[in-house]
Amino acid sequence: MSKKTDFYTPYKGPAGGWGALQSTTSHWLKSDNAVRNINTLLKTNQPHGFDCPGCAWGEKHDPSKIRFCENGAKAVNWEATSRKVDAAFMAEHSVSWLNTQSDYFLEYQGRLTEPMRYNQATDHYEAISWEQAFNHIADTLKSQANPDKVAFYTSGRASNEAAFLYQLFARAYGTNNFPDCSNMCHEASGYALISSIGIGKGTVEIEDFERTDAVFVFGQNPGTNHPRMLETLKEVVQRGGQILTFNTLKERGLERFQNPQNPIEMLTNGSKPTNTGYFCPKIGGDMAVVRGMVKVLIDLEEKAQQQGTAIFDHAFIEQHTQGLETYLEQVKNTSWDAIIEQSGLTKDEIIDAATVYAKADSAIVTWAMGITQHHHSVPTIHEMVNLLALRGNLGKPGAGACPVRGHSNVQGDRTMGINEHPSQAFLDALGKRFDFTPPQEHGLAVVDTIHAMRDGDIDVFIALGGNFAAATPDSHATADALRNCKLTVQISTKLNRSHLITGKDALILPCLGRTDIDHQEKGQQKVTVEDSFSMIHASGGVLEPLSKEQKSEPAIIAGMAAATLGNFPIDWHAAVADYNIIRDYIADVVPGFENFNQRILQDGGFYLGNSARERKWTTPAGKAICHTHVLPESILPKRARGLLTNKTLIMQTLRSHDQYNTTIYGMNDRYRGIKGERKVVFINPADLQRLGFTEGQTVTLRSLWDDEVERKVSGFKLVPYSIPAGNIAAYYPETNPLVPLDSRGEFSDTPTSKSIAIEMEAFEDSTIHLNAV
Ligand SMILES: Nc1nc2c(c(=O)[nH]1)N[C@H]1C(S)=C(S)[C@@H](COP(=O)(O)OP(=O)(O)OC[C@H]3O[C@@H](n4cnc5c(=O)[nH]c(N)nc54)[C@H](O)[C@@H]3O)O[C@H]1N2
Ligand SMILES: Nc1nc2c(c(=O)[nH]1)N[C@H]1C(S)=C(S)[C@@H](COP(=O)(O)OP(=O)(O)OC[C@H]3O[C@@H](n4cnc5c(=O)[nH]c(N)nc54)[C@H](O)[C@@H]3O)O[C@H]1N2
Ligand SMILES: [Mo]
Repeated sequence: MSKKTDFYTPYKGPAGGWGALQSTTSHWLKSDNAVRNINTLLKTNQPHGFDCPGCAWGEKHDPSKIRFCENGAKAVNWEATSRKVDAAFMAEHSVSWLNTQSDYFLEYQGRLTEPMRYNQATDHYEAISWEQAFNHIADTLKSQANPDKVAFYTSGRASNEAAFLYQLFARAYGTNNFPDCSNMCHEASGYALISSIGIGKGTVEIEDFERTDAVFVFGQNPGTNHPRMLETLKEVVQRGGQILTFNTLKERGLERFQNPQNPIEMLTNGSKPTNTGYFCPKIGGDMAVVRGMVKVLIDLEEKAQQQGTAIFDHAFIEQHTQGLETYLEQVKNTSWDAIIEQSGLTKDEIIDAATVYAKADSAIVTWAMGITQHHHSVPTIHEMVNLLALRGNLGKPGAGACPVRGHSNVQGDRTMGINEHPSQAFLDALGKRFDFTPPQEHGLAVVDTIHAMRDGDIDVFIALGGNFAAATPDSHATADALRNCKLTVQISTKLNRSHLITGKDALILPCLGRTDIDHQEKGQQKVTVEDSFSMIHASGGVLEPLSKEQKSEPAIIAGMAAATLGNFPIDWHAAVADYNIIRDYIADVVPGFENFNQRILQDGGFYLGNSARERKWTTPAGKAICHTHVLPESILPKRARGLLTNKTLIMQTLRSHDQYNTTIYGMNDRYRGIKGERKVVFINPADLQRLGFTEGQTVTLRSLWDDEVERKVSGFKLVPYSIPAGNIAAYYPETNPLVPLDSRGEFSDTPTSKSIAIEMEAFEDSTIHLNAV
C-alpha cells in the first residue's frame, strides 16, 4: 500500500514465527537479566509456575506443553529485570526532569525497590520506612471528614487475594469509590451481558473452540494482544471451522499465522491462512454489520419456512428469550442504505458473513476494545447477543459470547468485589461475614473520579497498580485532577507517569510482581487469578525478589489497613501471614468459591461456572433479554456531532506490538511495519490526497468537542495504510490528550478511545516534543 520510508517498511513475514522469537530474544537481552529469565519463562503458565501477567486468554490444561508467547515473554522479562529504581536513583533525578522523559525511558529504569515519599520542596522522592508510610496514609485517611473523599483505583493485574483485601479495607473504611481499569476496558461487555443474559462474563470455555463451526472475531488484534488465541484459532481452521474477522485494519496476525511451537512450519517459514473471511468495516460500524447480518437471516428464515425448515432456533427463542420479536421488527425497519453507510461493508460482504453464520451449527462471537470503546458499545454488544440468540448459540457446546479480557486478572478483580456499583447481595454477604455495614451508596468509576478530583471532592487517591495518569482520557484534565489531590499513593512494580504527576504529597510503595517469590510468616505464598473463561488457578513466583524492601500487594494493603483501622474487621497481619486465611474469607463471601483452598490444588485450577452457559437466566424476566436499539444516527457522541466538517476524520487509538498498555517496551510495531517511531497516524491514501497531505508529513491532530478546551497533539507522521476512508488510527497513550473526558460510552461511561472526531493540520515546528504532561 505504501512505499518504504525511514520508519515504515511493510511487514512480509508471518505473525508469531521466527520474527517473534528473534524479537523475544532481543527483549531478553535488554532487560539485563538473560540467565534468570530463561528459567522464568519456562515456568510461565505451567501448573507450578506463575500465571502469565500478559493477557487473560485461558489455557487448556496440558502439562506436556510449554506455553508462552512473544508478548508474554516481554512482560515477564521486563518485570524480571535487575535494574533498580531506588532512593539513590531519585536523588539523582528530579521529578520534573523525569516527567520530561518518555514512557519508554521510565519503564526501562527498572523495578521500584524501596518505599519513597515525594518532597515538594526539593522536587525529589526520598526514602521513607514502611512504618512511616503506613502511618502517614492512616493519618491522612483518618483526618478525612468523609470516606467518600478517597478513591481506591485498581489495575487488572492484582491477584484475587490482593483485590479481596483491598475492597474489604476500602469498604470497612467507608467507601465504594472503586475506579478501575475495566471502566476503560470491558465495562460495556459487563453491562451489556448482565442486562441481557444475567451475567457479565463470557459464556464459552476454551474447549468450545475445539468443536465450534465458526468464530466471529470483532474489533480485536490477537496477534499482538492475545497471541495464544491465534493458536486456538488456527486449530479451528485446521479442523475445517471458519474464522471471520471484522477489523477496520488488516491486522497481520489475523491475516497469516505461523505457530512458533510447530518446528516444521518454522523451518519452512511457511504459514497457513487462519482467517477464512476478513471484513474491514468502518470504525464503529459493527452494530450495523450485525444488523445487516440479521436482516439477511430474516430473509433466509422466510425462505427456509417456505420449504418447511428453519434458520432460527424457535425452540430456544420460545423457551429462553424475551424481546426478539420487537428487535426483528426494528431490524426490518432499518434500511440497507443506513446499514451499508454505517458499516462500510457492501451488501454482498454482509450476505457472505450471514451465510457462514446461518450454516454453522455452533458459533462463537469474540470481541475486545474495537467494540467496547465506543459511544454505542453497549447497543453493539446487545446486537451481538441477539445474533447469537437467534440460532440458540448461547449455552450450547461450541457456541457463545466471548469478550476477550485484557489484564490477566481483570475479571477476577471484579469477582472479588472491585466494583463501584456492587450488587446488594455482595454487600450483604460481606457485611454479614465481617459483622459491619458496608457503605450502601454506589461509588465513582474512572471518569467521575477525575471530575471529583478536579472539583475537590476527592482528596486522596490510592492506586493498586496501573498508570492512572497515562491510561485515562484527556491527559491534561487528568493531570490537573491528580495534582489537586492532597495525597496520591501508588502501589507499583515499575516507574511510570503516575509517580511523576502527583498530589501535593505522594508515596511510591514498591510491590512484588507475578514472577517474584512471595515469602510470608507461614512460608512461601501463592495467589490466584481468573482468566477470560472463568477458570481460577494458582500462581506462584519463581524468582527471589530484587530487594527486601519490596512487599507483596496483600502485605501492603494489610499494612495500610491495620494502621488505619486496627484489627477491624479482621486481623490484617494474620491474614497476610498465610493467604489460605484470605481464601477462606473469599470462600465465605463470594459464591462459587466454596472449598477454595482445596480446589486450587487441582492442576489447571477450577471452573467458576456460568449461569447463562447452563441456560439459567438471572435477569428480572428469567429469560435472555434481547434488547432493541435504533442504529445510531452517528457513531459520535452528540457533543462532537455539531462540529464536523468535510475535513473531519474519526480516529481509533490502539496498541503497538511493543507495548503493554502504557508500558512501552520498544519503538517498533513489527506487524504493521513501523520501526523506531510511535508518533504515527495510519490513514487511507485517498484521504491523504483529498486533504492535501503527503506520506511521511508531520501533522498536528486536534479533536472536536463543544467546549472551550483545545485538545491537540503534534509531531505525528502520516502513514498511508489499509484503513477505510474517513478513519485514522494512532497509538495510545500518546493520543490520550485528544479524548475528551466526557466523551463516554452510553450506559458504560467508558472513554470513547476508539471513536474521536479529529482534524489535522500541517505541523512545521521542528523542536522535539516529549511525552510530558
Ligand atoms: N502485548 C499486549 N497484550 C495486551 C495488551 C497490551 O497492551 N499489549 N493490553 C491488554 C489489555 S488491558 C487489553 S484490553 C487487550 C486489548 O486487546 P485489543 O482489543 O486487541 O487491543 P487494541 O490494540 O486496542 O486493538 C483494537 C483492535 O480493534 C480494531 N478496531 C478498532 N476500532 C474498531 C471498530 O470500530 N470496529 C472493528 N471491527 N475493529 C476496530 C483495531 O484495528 C485493533 O485491531 O489486550 C491485552 N493484552
Ligand atoms: N486512548 C486509549 N486509552 C486507553 C485504552 C485505549 O485502547 N486507548 N485502553 C484502556 C484499557 S483497555 C486499559 S485496561 C487501561 C490500562 O490502564 P492501567 O491498568 O492503569 O495501566 P497499565 O499500563 O496496564 O499499568 C502499568 C503499570 O502497572 C504497574 N504494574 C505492573 N505490574 C504490576 C503488579 O503486578 N502489581 C502492581 N501493583 N503494579 C503493577 C507498573 O507500575 C506499570 O507501570 O488503559 C485504558 N486506556
Ligand atoms: Mo484493558
